[in-house]
Amino acid sequence: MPNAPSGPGDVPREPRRGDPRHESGIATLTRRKTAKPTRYKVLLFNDDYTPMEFVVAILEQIFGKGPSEATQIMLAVHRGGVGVAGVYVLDVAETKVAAVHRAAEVRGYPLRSGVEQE
Ligand code: TYC
Repeated sequence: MPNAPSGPGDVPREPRRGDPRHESGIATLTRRKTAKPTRYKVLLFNDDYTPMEFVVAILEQIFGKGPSEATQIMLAVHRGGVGVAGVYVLDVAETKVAAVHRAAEVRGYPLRSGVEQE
């Protein structure tokens, strides 16, 4: 099997007895740190029909934002077209997107959300 690529948490380790590299002068690397999970941004997209108060409520209820931050994010999306509602591991991010789409659909609003790798 090929060696894993080296990374920032790697420390040199001597090959074990029985390993053909034992005392061969070839060093190996062992991971000391756990790899960081890849994180994903949940994006909110602007549209012309979803009420501002509904987007603020989504940011509070689904993304756990306080009223002031929720309003700031909503306004940033309204003005810039897209914004970040939160950052999560992939399965949580996808669950948030589904929750946004379900809540918007129930109310008949076209609000869209998506996931992008950080
Ligand atoms: N542009 C919408 C309006 O004027 C408000 C809005 C903000 C909609 C953010 C979607 O993600 C959004 N009512």
